[in-house]
Amino acid sequence: MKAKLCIIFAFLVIGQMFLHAESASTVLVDVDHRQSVSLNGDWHYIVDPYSTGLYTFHHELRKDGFYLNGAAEPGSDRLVEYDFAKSPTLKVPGDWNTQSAQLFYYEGLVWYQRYFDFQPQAHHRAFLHIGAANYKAMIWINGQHVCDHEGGFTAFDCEATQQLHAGKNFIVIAVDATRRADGVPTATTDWFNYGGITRDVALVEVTESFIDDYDLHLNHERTAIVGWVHVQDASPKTTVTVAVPEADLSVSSQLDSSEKASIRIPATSLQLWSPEQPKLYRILLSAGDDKLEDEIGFRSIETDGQNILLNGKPIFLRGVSMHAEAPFRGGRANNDKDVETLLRWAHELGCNYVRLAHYPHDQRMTRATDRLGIMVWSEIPVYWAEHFEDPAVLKKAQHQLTEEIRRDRDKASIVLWSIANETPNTPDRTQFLKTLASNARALDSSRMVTAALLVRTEGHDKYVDDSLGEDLDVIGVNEYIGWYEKRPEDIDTTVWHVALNKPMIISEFGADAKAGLHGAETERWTEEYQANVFRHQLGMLNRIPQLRGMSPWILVDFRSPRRLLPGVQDGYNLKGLISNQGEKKQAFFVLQKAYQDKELFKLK
Ligand code: GCB
Repeated sequence: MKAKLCIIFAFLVIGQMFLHAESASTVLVDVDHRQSVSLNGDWHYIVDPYSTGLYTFHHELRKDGFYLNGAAEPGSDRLVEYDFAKSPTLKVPGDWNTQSAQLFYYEGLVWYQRYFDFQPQAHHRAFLHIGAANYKAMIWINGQHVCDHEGGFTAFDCEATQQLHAGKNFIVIAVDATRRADGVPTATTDWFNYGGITRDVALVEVTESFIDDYDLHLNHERTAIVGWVHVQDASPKTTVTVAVPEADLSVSSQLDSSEKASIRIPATSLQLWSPEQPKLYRILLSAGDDKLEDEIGFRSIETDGQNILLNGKPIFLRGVSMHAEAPFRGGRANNDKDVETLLRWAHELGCNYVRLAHYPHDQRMTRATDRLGIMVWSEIPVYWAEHFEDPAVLKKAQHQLTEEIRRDRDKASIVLWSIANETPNTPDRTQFLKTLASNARALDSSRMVTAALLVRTEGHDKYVDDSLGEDLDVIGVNEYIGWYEKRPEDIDTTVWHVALNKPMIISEFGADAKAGLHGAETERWTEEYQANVFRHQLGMLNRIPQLRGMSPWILVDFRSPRRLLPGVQDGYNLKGLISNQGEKKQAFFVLQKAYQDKELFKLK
């Protein structure tokens, strides 16, 4: 009886582990400046479409799941029906879809496993850092559960101090890429569902008490660096120091009872961050035994009536939208070369701004935009028809928003947090997004909040009157006149009615073109058609007084299983200005010329 109870208890405990998708994970801010041991490389994998490694045949959680990393031993009575050592390998980071032809459309559970050597340092703690794993991840080290995570595009860190030992260790990660109606994003999107451990994995060592989070930014008056530093597990009244050696600035402050030290450093002669001069300062933080460095730019960003002010001056955001898809090889963009290629193209176009659609991109991207002076719209994947009435879905969106803002709020390039894309204008949706807008402001009061909205059309009139607009600082609008609706000539006679006295950004417009396909400008799919849509659109947009920016859809063609026209789309959304093989289409040059023309989009 006792044994039976123990087994039931064990099931319950293990069950709890899987049910709490957010268990025991945090985000170590500035993790890329921490000392770490990379776990990138070859991992063994087992494709498990029936979740055999997790459940028994009666769908009870197995207590001898694949996370135990078992193997059939010669002469043993024990039946073991898997063996990582005899299984093939995948590269981490990397989606599985582009690494194995058989897994191209696979969306279920995959087990990853590898060994690694580790020597724990005395008085240190170790966290497992995962840059992103799509969509759900369950993690064990040496057979012990460490954490679970839901959300395919945000970084997370799980403490593994207790589970690690000196010498040889093993780690098992189960990643499930099943699309879910109640997920964020929901099951239907217009991008490819790349599954797996798509970004870097590392073990990060920190001191027993350590700086886990901070927010350091210029105040709106541009007179001081303000914010706070949070130190986890610090002894009371620990002193935190923040220094900017180059500007000869430094301040010390004591932790309060919530382990936060508030920071205020009067600073009136900083060189401000801007696209023209993306100045970053080396920042030194210390608290007890912990020391950390970062590079941070200081600037102010705000709205004033219909204007967006960067460092107090009106600015127009000349942008383009981008997915995190790697040019040339396909798969998720997750290395320096991918980031360099995408941003070089954006720079060639003449952009001072990019919309990172439709989810947070790799941290390399926002580090690079900081260095290059490219302003950023950063977004969570609240996309199309989410289950807005479901509080569990709201929780997932809030969780991703928190992880996104936490990782990136010290990046000067990010000017906008976007909370959604093209959602239906319903009371449930509006309530859901109002909550997210206020969450974003509570997490970061220094930036503007936006969303890409749909507009109401009556004949040639476009009405921007979505009630969510009241809760946004900047109104984002997607429109596809000349592609999904009407003809390119109709763009010229479109009249815009914007209900609110706020800046508006056209967050998407565009048309598909197959690179190298030529014909009349009235012929869909040709480069000429796309270029013609851009010419008409740019003329119309230039006449909207409230327009303060744009990010046409999209820089590069990208995979989408919704795009099925044989011989033309073949699984790709072709609205790129550049093909995924790097061929620039005519529309690229039309937009480039417009961005070079000082008379266009002039701020009055
Ligand atoms: C949209 C979506 C974007 C799609 C695009 C398209 O409005 O926001 O994710 O890929 O249109 O090409 O239809």
